[in-house]
Amino acid sequence: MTIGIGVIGAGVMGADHARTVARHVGGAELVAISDPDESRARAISGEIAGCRPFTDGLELIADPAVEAVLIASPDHTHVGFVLACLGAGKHVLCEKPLAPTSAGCREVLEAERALGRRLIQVGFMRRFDPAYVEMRSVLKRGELGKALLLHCAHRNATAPGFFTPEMSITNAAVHEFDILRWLTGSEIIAVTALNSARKGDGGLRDPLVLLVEMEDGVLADVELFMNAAYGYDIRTELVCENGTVDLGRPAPNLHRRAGTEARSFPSDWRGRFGDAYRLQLQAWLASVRGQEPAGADASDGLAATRVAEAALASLESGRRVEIATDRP
Ligand code: ISE
Repeated sequence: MTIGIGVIGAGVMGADHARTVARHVGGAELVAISDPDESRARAISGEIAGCRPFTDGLELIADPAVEAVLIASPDHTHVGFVLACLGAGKHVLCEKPLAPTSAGCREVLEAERALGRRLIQVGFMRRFDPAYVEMRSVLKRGELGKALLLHCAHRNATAPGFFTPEMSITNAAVHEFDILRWLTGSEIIAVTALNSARKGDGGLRDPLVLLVEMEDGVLADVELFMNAAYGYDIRTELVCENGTVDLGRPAPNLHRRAGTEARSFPSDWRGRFGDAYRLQLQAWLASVRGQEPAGADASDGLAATRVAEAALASLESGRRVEIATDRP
């Protein structure tokens, strides 16, 4: 059974997801793409036979050929589109963050609960990255003992042009919050944000360091550097009682030239997490077909955004901010 997929948003991620659905995922057909900028929607639909362009995401959701929806539009539009998918009874894979505010996340979580069916998956694709999957299974097997610390770095070559000062937390750091929760199985109970001296374009405080405390006593330091210049670089070292695990990278070749040896970095997340995005889509389609859902759900989306709000509050006050651990 082939599932008709509609993608909302034809920017960097929407275009990438649309091509992955059309070319690299079995059992799915890209039937529609929408973007308020018609030329962007047409550019993708022109590449893919059978895909129709829309300018209105709500019309795409209502279209009978669209059986499941992937949302990759700007963060502040997610809530409205997710609610419309729930209203139409359609499965939805929403890019992270589920919403930039916890109020928005709560609204969709409550709407899904009222419906009594799980229809929402949140695009925390790192959960499908083979290197993170291996790190988690080593921890679960217990051979390294208990987790004690995590050292994380999240570096973009350049901040995406649409980034506001808050987005290094609400859009980028949410990946770290989700992966810390997913790796350790523990909730985040407090966060302290430290500013570096530098202020980037548009008031972006960059780089930042977050100190994250988890319910089981694990501590994590997270560097967020949105204009790291040299490339896209995601690092995680898990420190346990009997050893450590350092996150690998998809093996780029080693080049030797003019007396040097070098490996390259991808310019952004599409290169680093290409496999994770594809595996995430495959798992999502399996859940649309009725299999047990494998990815992050709406409550995970809410949990990450709650920590983001606490980190923003800490950045403002310069103080440690606690997060209640009650699962909503
Ligand atoms: C971007 O939106 C992403 O989703 C990437 O995974 C993340 O690493 C990057 O920092 C974000 O800007």
